[in-house]
Amino acid sequence: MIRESAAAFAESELLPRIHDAYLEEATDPELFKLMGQTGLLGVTLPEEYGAANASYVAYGLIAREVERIDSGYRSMMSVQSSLVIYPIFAYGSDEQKKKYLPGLVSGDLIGCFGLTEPDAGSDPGGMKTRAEKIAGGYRLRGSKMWISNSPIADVFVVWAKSEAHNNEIRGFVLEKGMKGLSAPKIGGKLSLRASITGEIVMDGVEVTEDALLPGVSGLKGPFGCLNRARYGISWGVMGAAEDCWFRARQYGLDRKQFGKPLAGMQLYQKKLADMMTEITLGLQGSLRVGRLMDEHRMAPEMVSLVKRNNCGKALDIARQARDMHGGNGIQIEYHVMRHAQNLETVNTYEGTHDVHALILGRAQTGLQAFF
Ligand code: TGC
Ligand code: FAD
Repeated sequence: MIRESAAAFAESELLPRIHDAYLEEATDPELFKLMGQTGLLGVTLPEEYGAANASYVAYGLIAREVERIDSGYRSMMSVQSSLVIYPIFAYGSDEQKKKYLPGLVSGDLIGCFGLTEPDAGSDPGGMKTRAEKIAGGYRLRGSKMWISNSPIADVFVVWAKSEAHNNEIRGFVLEKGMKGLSAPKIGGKLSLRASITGEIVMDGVEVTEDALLPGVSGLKGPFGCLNRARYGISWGVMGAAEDCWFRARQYGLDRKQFGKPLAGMQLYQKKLADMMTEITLGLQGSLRVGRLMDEHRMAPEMVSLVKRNNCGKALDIARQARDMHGGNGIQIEYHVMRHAQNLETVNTYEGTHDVHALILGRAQTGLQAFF
């Protein structure tokens, strides 16, 4: 039922908007409210916050249906659910939960997650953002880069090294309009154009003690959120890949060359067979990890495995589908090139393809090869 309602929402609300949103690089903030009304935000949270109290498998199914339309729309949803709602729920005080969670779950508030910096991407431990202790609170200085939703966000979950906590990384919840806080848009993206991306500039933002997320310290704070978002991505990219597969199949049935449908050619069928195989195996892998997550038996390396594999396979499938559409494949009407362009980003964010290889290599050998 959850999958069907997400699919119906995606078909009726997202599909009709995507062409213009992508071409115009425009993000409609109203979409958060529509997603909230449909129950797609923070779906794993308890009912007291207005959420569905659903499973991580359900969360994955939603990501798959939303990303079947566009990775940018799934990005908007998964940042809100896994990177903003989750840390406030898991690490926040009772007051923070009461203040932010109902609005974030309903989509009346838009959230963003600031970890990456201009000089700290794959290595977030190298962040320069600092929280200095002042009377009654903290003063934050630094800048975050490549932050989904930030130019339209009301709530900013940011990670900074806190002087008062032995320079440990701590989470802070900032609000739009705070003095010294700005979030300029990053323009000119050739990928993920329907999802707005920006910076977060903190020029001496002063917050009171109650902006600190009290429940976690160190990199395991942001990584705890990333485990969930990366898992959702592993489902989402399979939705984008399925859309490419179905479109390539239909195109091959409709288009005739050399006197017969392209889908009747052996090479064309081999490509469809490879797509079907990788998507089927990818979805089974994500389903298994989701069930283990629901049983509290997930290890982070499992998430690296499915995030890395499914992103790489989806990107290959989208590129193949683009090729199978011939010249038409570069047109927005045929969808496949938009998916391929988006998947370039998805293969990079939340840990690049190679960073996840190094996580898996470390797990097998006990030797880290990051530096
Ligand atoms: P390392 O020494 O490995 O770990 C430091 C501490 O963190 C703990 N930890 C984890 N905890 C929970 N889950 C995980 N997956 C964890 N991974 C590590 C670890 O146990 C340790 O804890 P403690 O208590 O011992 O201190 O850290 P490192 O600095 O060596 O990191 C290595 C590396 C490369 C694996 C890591 O930095 C990494 O994953 N880099 C990729 C960065 C990344 O994914 N950034 C994502 C930014 S957010 C984003 O892209 C959102 S896009 C959203 C969208 O639009 O959809
Ligand atoms: P780098 O870390 O500089 O990597 C460049 C290349 O070097 C990659 O190929 C990488 O695999 C390779 N590399 C890096 N380290 C190693 C190593 N040790 N060994 C071998 N190869 C290595 N971040 C957020 O915090 N919040 C967001 O909401 C968010 N949204 C994003 C939205 C978009 C559209 C994009 C593009 C990015 C977003 N990000 C966000 C940032 C994203 O997580 C980073 O781009 C990503 O983690 C990679 O960091 P980087 O871009 O600095 O690349």
